[in-house]
Amino acid sequence: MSDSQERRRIISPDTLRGGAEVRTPPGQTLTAKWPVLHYGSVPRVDPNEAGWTLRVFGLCQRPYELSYEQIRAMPAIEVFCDMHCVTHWSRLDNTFVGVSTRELIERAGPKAEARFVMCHSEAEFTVNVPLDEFVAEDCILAYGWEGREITPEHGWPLRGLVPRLYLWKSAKWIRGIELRATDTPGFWERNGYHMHGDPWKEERFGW
Ligand SMILES: Nc1nc2c(c(=O)[nH]1)N[C@H]1C(S)=C(S)[C@@H](COP(=O)(O)O)O[C@H]1N2
Ligand SMILES: [Mo]
Repeated sequence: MSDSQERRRIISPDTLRGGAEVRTPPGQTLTAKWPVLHYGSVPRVDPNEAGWTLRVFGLCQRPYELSYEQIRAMPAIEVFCDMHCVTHWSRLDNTFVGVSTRELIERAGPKAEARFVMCHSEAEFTVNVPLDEFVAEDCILAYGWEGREITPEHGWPLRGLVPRLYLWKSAKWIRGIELRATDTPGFWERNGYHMHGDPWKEERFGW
C-alpha cells in the first residue's frame, strides 16, 4: 500500500452520531468479528492477469477501463466507518483504504440523465445504488482494511464500500460500474431486499 502520510482520511458522518449505542442502528447487534456473507463461492481472482479490468460504462461521455495497477496507482483514501449488515450485525470503527468512487465516476463524464449505478461483480453479482449516494465522500472501492489487504472472502482484490447503506450494497469482487437513468434491482434486490437499504430507516426488505 502507498505511503500512509499522503492519504486523505475521510470520517463517515454516521460514526459521529455519538457513543456506540447511538451509533448502532435499530435492530442491530454489535460484533467485534467481521462475518463473511455472500451468495456462492469465493471467486479466485488474479487482478494482474491480462483479462482483469475495472470498467466504468453506461450513460457517460467517456467509458473506460482500468487495470489493477492503474487503480493501485490512484491516490489512496482512508475511510473510517461503521458496517451494518441486514442480518442484524454491525461492526464499528473500521478503517478501509481504496480509491474514490467520485473520482472514478467523474472521469467517465456522467450524462445528465444518469441517476443510478449498477455495480457488477464476478459471477454476475449486481447491486443498485443511487448515483448521488455512490459518489458520497465516504464511498470508495476498497482493497485495504485495518492496515492489511482485504482478504479474498471479503472481496479482494477490490470491493465497493457504501458505508451509509446496509453492507449488501457494498459489492465484493467488483469489476464494473454502470451508469443508468433508471433504478433496476440487483441480485439481492431481486430476491426481496430493499431497493435503497438505509439502516437508520430499517430498509431491509421489500420495495
Ligand atoms: N459479489 C458479491 N458481493 C456481495 C455479496 C454477494 O453475494 N456477492 N453479498 C453482499 C452481502 S449480502 C453482504 S452482507 C456483504 C458482506 O460482506 P462481508 O462478507 O465482507 O462481510 O457483501 C455484499 N457484497
Ligand atoms: Mo447480507
